[in-house]
Amino acid sequence: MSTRSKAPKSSASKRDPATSNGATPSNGRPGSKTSAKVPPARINQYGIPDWRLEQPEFEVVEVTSGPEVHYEIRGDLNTPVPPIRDSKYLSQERCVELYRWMVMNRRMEVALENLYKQSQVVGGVYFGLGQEACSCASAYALGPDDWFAPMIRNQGAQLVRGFHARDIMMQYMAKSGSPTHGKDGTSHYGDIEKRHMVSPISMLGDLLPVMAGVSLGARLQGKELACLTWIGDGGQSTGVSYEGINFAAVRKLGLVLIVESNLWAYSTPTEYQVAVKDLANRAIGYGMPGVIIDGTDACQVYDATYEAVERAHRGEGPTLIEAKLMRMKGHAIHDAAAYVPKEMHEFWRKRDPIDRLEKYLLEKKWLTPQQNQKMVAEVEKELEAERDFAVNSPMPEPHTAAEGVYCDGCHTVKPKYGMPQKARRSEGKLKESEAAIHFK
Ligand SMILES: Cc1ncc(C[n+]2csc(CCOP(=O)(O)OP(=O)(O)O)c2C)c(N)n1
Ligand SMILES: [Mg+2]
Repeated sequence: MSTRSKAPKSSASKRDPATSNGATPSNGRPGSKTSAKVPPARINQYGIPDWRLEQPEFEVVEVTSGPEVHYEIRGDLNTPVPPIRDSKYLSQERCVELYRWMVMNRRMEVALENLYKQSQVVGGVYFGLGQEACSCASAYALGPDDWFAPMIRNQGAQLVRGFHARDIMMQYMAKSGSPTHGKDGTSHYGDIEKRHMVSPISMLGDLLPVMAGVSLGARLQGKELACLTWIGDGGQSTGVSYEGINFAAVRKLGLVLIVESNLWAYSTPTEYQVAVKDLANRAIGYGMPGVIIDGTDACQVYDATYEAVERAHRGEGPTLIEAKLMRMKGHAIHDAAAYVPKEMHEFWRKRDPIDRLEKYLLEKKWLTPQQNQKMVAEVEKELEAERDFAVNSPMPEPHTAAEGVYCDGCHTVKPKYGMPQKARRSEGKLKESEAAIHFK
């Protein structure tokens, strides 16, 4: 993509000016079920439903030869790619729209990589290659009022919920018009006003109690909301993850937790991170429902999140969704992932979430090849405009460095939905002296 071409009018540029604020989530929540008949879930040995249409049978083993340690794969890597499992809730139109978000997610990250290589980025860049279904389809299943808290790989979720590619690009470039006005080079920003996004927290696991708290706060103000966040197979081992999930389970809070079981935590394979095979089994210990899905199947991600969101809206508590997939790049741009056995990448490349959904839509004739080409061209054009905008934006003025670091009256802390009144629907009103008093 050229940086010099004049920005064409794109739907993104029509939506909103330069900054992060202003756009609302693009997705509404669908009402009715589709007529899709899905195969019954396989139940694993601990009673956890597994929706996947294939259960890959291989593992990573550590091999030591002299002073060298490397990883090898044991098992069958030649199994056929499974079909997409029809969605119970996605209409044709919405399935095509979801596919578009995934294409946008992928191509925006390609643009980011190019910007990095052109030294336009001030720090590192993080990618969710191979995880676009997990980021986009889950965010797409939220209702307009629900909350989400992305991790670094969930940039697609931000796009779905109303951020622009230029916000993400400018943030990496530390531009003055970026969400943090150049004060952070990665993804530490949120939007509690319109898009209901809590900022990512780098300390792995810390978002979980925060999102449980958002759900509790909303309940105290009379609303049962779904609060979606993601955690890696590595991150879910932290103590604070346990504390956050446990709290949500005990208080039946609307936490929707997607464990991105992407087989690696930096250079540690899952086999050397946890002794359980399915991370969803941990839901049993927390006392909450868990489900295993294929994280490269957008329809499974959507349906599992949709059902978890419904539970949250009914005030029935959290859900743990283990999405099995593969991190197809290194930890960040500086990491070539040389520790990953080659054939593992090859296996998962055949299960690329975008290729799979594209094939599904074409085979179902929900999208013609011409419509597909046109759509991809439109996404490219939109991204080119976003990128031009970001590249041509100014860096912050030096005197702004100390501004906005602490709140200097830029916003007031107040209940979002109303004065706190309820502990739980079934428990009736709290006494004035309990929750409400904090806001007086
Ligand atoms: C509490 C904590 N410990 C360690 C780190 C350093 N760190 C950042 S990402 C990462 C690996 C995370 O792996 P995983 O949770 O599986 O997520 P993935 O990168 O695979 O998406 C580590 C160890 C951190 N940010 N926070
Ligand atoms: Mg991981």
